[in-house]
Amino acid sequence: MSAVQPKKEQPLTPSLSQTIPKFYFPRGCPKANLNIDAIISKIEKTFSQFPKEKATLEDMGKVAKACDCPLYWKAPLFYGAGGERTGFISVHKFVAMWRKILQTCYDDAAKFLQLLARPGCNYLEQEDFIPFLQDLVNSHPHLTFLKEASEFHSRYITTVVQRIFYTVNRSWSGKITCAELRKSNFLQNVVLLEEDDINQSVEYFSYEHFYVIYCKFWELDTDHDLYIDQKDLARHNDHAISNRMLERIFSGAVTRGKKALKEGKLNYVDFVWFLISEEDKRTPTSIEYWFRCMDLDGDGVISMYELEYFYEEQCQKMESLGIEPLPLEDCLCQVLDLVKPQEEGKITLHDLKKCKQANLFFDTFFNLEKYLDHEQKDPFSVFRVGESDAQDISDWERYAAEEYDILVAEDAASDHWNDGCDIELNSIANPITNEQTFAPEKRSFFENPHLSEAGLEEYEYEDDFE
Ligand SMILES: [Ca+2]
Ligand SMILES: [Ca+2]
Repeated sequence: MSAVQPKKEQPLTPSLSQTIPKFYFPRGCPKANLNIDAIISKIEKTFSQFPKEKATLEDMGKVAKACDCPLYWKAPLFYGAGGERTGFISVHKFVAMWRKILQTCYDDAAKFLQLLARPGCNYLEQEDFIPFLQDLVNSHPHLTFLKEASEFHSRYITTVVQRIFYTVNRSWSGKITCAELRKSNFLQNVVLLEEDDINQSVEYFSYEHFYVIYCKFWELDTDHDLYIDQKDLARHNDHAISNRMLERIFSGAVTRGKKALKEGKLNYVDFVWFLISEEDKRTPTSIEYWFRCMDLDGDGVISMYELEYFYEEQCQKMESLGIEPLPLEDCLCQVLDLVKPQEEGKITLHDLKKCKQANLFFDTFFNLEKYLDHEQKDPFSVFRVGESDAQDISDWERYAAEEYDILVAEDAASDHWNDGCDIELNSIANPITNEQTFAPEKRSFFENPHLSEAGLEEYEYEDDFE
């Protein structure tokens, strides 16, 4: 026995350990020659412009610049230094905070996370983004038209938070880690907020996209209690989604609002995830969303039995429309040819992500309208679209742009000023031409009793994030 025992590990000699470069930097890779004192003196100089060397939130744009940070880091910098307690930060407090961050966080992802996270946390939860986004709503030039519509602030913020988690939180844990933040393009999008039209941020901040999502929800939520049941959701896109799939969604396979779901309802947050997944079935999160729904027994693969279960309803629907459906065997042949699963008869998440045409696969099994659309197209053109990774715009972007145009056109065509929501919703669609629509007599939507009961003037984030 003793003969095969490995040699006792020899401690590395100091000279050897020094020659092995450190390669794992959870807080970013330290930069050589970072002159912290020079940065601090630049910050002190900036603070010296403020009365008593104290900065309010309004002053923080200048401080962010002195820190070499993007402009919209101003609120995270303010709150990160404890500004919410007193309404201002002293130069000493700020410098102490920033010096510590420079000494311990070496890249933007680490710094941003440190500023936003609760003390002692190394991840970001949904609520952590609220002060940052509230400041964006309050101060971004493209959102100033929202100023008077404070009821909309929380809806916009809720939507953006969901979109951040949808794209960045790849683990679905509800906790964004530094690695997830670093891997995502979120912080680049924050940089671009400074110069670009906010609607260019098609993954996170677009106001137009929020507007489309919210209007779509409002249409389904006929009693405007901010919950929708299965019958409400069935009306989405004129009953395009199959009942069996709706049942899966309402069974809680993918939803996050546990409380609402008990009463058989989805809340607005659930709807944001649903709509983005439904209108773009090619993103990793969307593929995971629908995969969970189709994996009825939760064993991590979609079996032929599960495909048959969903296809059965599609066949019945087609027959009732006078369309002859493809027999199950032929349909399975087709999709297996499309997905090319590694293991015969079992479709994994990996197979679907690899095949690049998960949208065709999913629509075949639960969205008849889109399935028939795909079928009508020249199969070669479908193939080409699916093959090309270098698409200019995503399916979601195309959908949102089209729907936005329709909503704005409806607004232009509509002269029923007492039509409640439609008018007010639509009037904020086009802030530049509709600046006058916030006149008090036209604010019926905001005074909707249901909304007041829901306490929207106090942001009901808890409801959204339950
Ligand atoms: Ca409702
Ligand atoms: Ca399964």
